[in-house]
Amino acid sequence: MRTSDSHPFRLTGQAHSADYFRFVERDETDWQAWTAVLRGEVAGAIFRGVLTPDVRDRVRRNFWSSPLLRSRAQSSRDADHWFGDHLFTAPSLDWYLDKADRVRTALEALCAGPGRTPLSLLDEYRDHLADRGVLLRLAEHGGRRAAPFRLRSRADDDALVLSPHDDAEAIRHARHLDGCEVQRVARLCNALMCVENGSGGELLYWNIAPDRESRAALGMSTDSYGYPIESLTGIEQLTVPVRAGDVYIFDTANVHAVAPCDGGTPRTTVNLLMGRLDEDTTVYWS
Ligand SMILES: O=C(O)CCC(=O)C(=O)O
Repeated sequence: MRTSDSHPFRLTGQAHSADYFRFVERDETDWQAWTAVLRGEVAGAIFRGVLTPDVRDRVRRNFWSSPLLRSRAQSSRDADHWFGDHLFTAPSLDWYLDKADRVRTALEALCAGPGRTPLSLLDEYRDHLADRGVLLRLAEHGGRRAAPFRLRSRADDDALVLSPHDDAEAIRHARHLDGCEVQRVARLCNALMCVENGSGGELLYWNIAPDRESRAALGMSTDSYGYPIESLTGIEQLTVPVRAGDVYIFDTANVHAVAPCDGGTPRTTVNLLMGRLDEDTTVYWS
């Protein structure tokens, strides 16, 4: 790695125009803006306060009281507490699909009920796309379906909740996902719904999709988790506040991280990935 104290190594790669590199912000859902992110027309979109306090409380209570809640003392890419699995960090595709079959019903129940819920918002977007002749469905492999989302929670900490990373290249080249349709989506996006958060926990988003050379120089051949913060010095960066109730989506090809949560309240989100397979089909998975 080319680095010294006075000249730290800087990531290089694709930077985007001001027209693209921004978040659309709305006080309501705007499914056209959501689609614009999936089409690569704008980097992100955030809809404020979509999950109402009663829905958030219910999902939060279901999450914290679930017998399927898992936790880990030492967490890295994942979480302190979580429910549901991450396809990218799963040991194998079969392992993930087995788990998805086992927890899908419980995951859906945790996020269902009256009001606009994580589950019903996906149905709203499904209807929005269906009116335009596009199918929104769970990603599949060998006739088996992915899980729709997972929940993840991080508690108070001085450290970044998530270190700088990008996901699109990593997923496209993950060996355990060879042949899976998620590797063929055009623009891989992270979609999140925030169930609870104190102060802090902002999404940090840099205007760079790193090239292979600078990824490799930092030893990131497959997973890119943990770009040193100094490697992003001087690169344009957005800080997007994330509050309880917000629903947002962004292009995962650009480096992003999550700032420390400093409010004493955990930062709990519903997380999924979404992308357009072609003009007629959009898929999502956890
Ligand atoms: O929690 C967030 O706001 C971002 C999540 C993220 O970066 C990821 O899951 O890769």
